[in-house]
Amino acid sequence: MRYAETGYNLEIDLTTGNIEKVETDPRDTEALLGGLGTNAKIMWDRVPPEVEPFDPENLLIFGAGLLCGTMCPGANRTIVTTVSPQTRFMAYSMMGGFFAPEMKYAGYDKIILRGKSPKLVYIWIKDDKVEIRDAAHLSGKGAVETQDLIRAELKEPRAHVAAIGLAGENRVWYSSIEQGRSSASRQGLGGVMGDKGVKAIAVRGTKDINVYKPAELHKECDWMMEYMMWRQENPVPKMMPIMAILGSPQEMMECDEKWHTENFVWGNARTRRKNFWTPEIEEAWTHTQVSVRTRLISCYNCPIKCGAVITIPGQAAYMMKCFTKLTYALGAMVDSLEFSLTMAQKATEYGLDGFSTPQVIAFAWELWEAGILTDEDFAGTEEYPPCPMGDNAERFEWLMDRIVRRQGIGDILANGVYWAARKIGKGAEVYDHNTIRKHEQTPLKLGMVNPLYYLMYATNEKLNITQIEGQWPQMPYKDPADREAFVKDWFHVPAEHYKEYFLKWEPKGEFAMPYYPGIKECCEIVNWMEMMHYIDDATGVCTGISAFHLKPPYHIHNYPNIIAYATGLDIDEEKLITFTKRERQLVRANNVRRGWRREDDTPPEDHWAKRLPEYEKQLLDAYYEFKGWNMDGIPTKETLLELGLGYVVEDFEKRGIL
Ligand code: 4KX
Ligand code: MTE
Ligand code: MTE
Ligand code: SF4
Repeated sequence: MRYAETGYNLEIDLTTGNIEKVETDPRDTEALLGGLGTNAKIMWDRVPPEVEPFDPENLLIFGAGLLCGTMCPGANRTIVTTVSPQTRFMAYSMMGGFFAPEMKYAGYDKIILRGKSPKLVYIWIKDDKVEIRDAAHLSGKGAVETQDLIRAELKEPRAHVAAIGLAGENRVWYSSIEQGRSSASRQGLGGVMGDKGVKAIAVRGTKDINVYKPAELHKECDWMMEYMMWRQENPVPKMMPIMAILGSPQEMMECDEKWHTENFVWGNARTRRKNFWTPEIEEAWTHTQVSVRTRLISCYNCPIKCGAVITIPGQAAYMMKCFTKLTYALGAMVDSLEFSLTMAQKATEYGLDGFSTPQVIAFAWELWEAGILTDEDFAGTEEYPPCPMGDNAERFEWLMDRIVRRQGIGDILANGVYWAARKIGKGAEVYDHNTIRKHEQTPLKLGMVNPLYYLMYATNEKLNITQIEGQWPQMPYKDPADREAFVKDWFHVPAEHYKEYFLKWEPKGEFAMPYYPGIKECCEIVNWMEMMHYIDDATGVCTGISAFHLKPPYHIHNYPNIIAYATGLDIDEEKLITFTKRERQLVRANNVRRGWRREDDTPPEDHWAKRLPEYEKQLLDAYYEFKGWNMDGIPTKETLLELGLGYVVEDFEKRGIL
């Protein structure tokens, strides 16, 4: 019997309409756990680097994490993997909500889409019954609207539906997949789904998932639930609000946005507004948030409630979570939370990524101010009206409409800042200053290079900073007594010496950034943060109660037992670390094979005003060595063989990469 997983994938060929339930090889789980790990293996085996994002051979994989559907709290992530149209690398994006557990209750660990449907369809999965159904009537419908329409049409109010909006149908390169209380947002997965002709996947499952040692697992979960409740009542002292309690950054519960609005940058990632958060703004924004926040909501089997239903008069309700609350205000330079949430509603229905979209639009306005784009680019046609140029909010909305419809200048901008800049030319490339690997970053521009963040930005395969940072505080405490208090219940550290690193860390002086923590310490700390994220992305546990947090219920010391009790795998801490290394190297290998090299491991030049090129080189060299990579960022033969990745070596040698 297979424990925690179903042991089956659902393979759907959209070109032929063939549907197959395929038994999976348990050795893959033994090598790579599940979720991202086994997604990466399928990409490796079946999507060679010659495959382009919109080729029929590109796969779109919805992989449930290994622990999803078990009693483990917060284990609910679907890891969506494909070749990204924007970066041309292997993208993986997450959605929480209820989809992954439901998929497992229907009997599948993954849904794998290949080929292309000649007409728009949706997929309906009810346990063993799987249908490809016509979706012509859903064409152009909103991503949230579609979910409701499908549930009503199927008369299945409990089905969970992942859908794209108009942006995905029109293959916008930063379009998302939306699903109930969550979103797989970044790197254009919605566009790949649209290219495959799939408007939505609806799933309803009524089967059980077996776990290996239920009583023991229950005990671990009870402890975690109790700990979570305690932590919510006992925030980590003197931390910014989003980090003090558990949850994906708690911006729905929390109204205080001083930290984000004053430290993050506005417009096309240009302007830091250090005195933005005045009492007047605080009052107005709090009033807006409280009045449109209908209720706080959680994902499957999680008590944390870090999402909210947002209902703005005159608009359909939608789900909001985390920093997308602010991105539209920041991008448009409009000092109104209501504007931000109104735009986010529209963008969610269109199925657009809330991080990239505002930056692409802000970039376009900067080009216009610089005379690179002209009034002609914003003139109307028979199809659409001219842009209302005088008002930031109105012109922002106008451009979003053009992008999702790929009309006029919107068609160029629909590919993101990097590609648009190169298409527009005339010096537009200079305004592309906040992308890494052709992908828009969170809008931050800071003073002195931060060695930990330097390494994270440089080498992070997920491309989202929030999806690699976490376990280590962003800033040191000034008062040594606070540091002492902090480490007292920091049982999460992989080893005691991490506490020593933290106790010594000062805001200023010899033991301050950029030279402290030192190179060796930085490698260890970044590796720890990354390792925890890779475990979560394999198990499907939400980082909001794990890797993103300073003191979460899941940590490196209890994870092995949790996984063992759920799956029956023979696993201890050392073996778990080896799993993670293997998963990490395989993700890297997929991308190396697609051309990712050292020059891609480069944060935006102006991310920090003060850079230390020689020191940064030393940091990157040391981190590569730490990871078992050569100085070009390629995993070495020894590293790969040690982890049982001989098939990668063989391929690399054949291609002349090694
Ligand atoms: N020597 O760098 P600063 C995330 C100066 S994303 C000499 O501007 P600060 C989420 C600077 O030059 C991750 N001078 O930053 C969560 C500057 O001077 P200026 C975010 C040095 O304000 C939810 C001034 O000091 N975090 O979490 O201190 C959703 C101010 O410095 C210096 C990070 O990216 C030195 N060694 O703090 C989305 C990095 N060092 O005003 C995303 C880690 C600095 O004249 N975190 N200076 O230009 C941090 O750095 C802090 O938390 C942050 C910035 C962000 C508040
Ligand atoms: N959980 C895992 N395993 N991996 C992730 O990258 N991202 C976190 C959180 N949980 C993340 C994760 C962040 S930063 C956010 S904002 C939310 O998921 C997004 O939730 P959603 O995907 O349900 O919309
Ligand atoms: N875009 C949409 N449409 N909806 C969202 O909730 N969340 C943002 C961003 N873009 C979000 C969004 C946040 S807070 C994060 S951390 C990332 O997407 C999550 O990226 P992923 O879904 O690709 O893992
Ligand atoms: Fe969902 Fe928040 Fe719980 Fe994560 S912490 S599972 S995002 S409710």
